[in-house]
Amino acid sequence: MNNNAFLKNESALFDIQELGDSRGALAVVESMKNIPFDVKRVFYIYGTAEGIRRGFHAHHKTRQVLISVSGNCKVHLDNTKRKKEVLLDHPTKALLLEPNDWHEMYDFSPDCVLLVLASELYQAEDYIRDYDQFIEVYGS
Ligand code: T46
Repeated sequence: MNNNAFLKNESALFDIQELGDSRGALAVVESMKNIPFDVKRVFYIYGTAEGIRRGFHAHHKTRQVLISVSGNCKVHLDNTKRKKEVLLDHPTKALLLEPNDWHEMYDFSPDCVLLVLASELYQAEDYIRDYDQFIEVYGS
């Protein structure tokens, strides 16, 4: 793995290499190669209704990589020290989220399929869904 963005322990946009030829494009994600963790879980968000905002949480442990493999959406990020908005609009554009990134996804295009690779199996207890608790855990 050779991506300085992964070493900072904070959210990072990075590119997935496109392996295209005359038949079309192909992109590969591999644990501990271009994804900086062992992928234990994969899920995807699709068919999101217009105007819907999802997420509204951070995690205790889970790291994630988000890729919009079809269509586009935006992600609002807040790690208590800085806030930013990220546009995911191509299958080769990936967003690494660290556990302390409060995130909200919005402005989904009707064809958006948001692929999420996660470092942990699903555990409801890993979620911080209350913003005040998020500030208590990760602030200062
Ligand atoms: C995240 C963003 C990007 C499960 O049972 N197993 C799972 O692995 C997941 C991801 C969800 N669920 C259940 C829990 C809820 O009853 O599916 C329902 C919807 O999940 P949630 O409301 O958490 O969905 P989002 O879109 O707000 O957040 C999801 C992920 O949960 C979260 O980890 O970071 O996508």
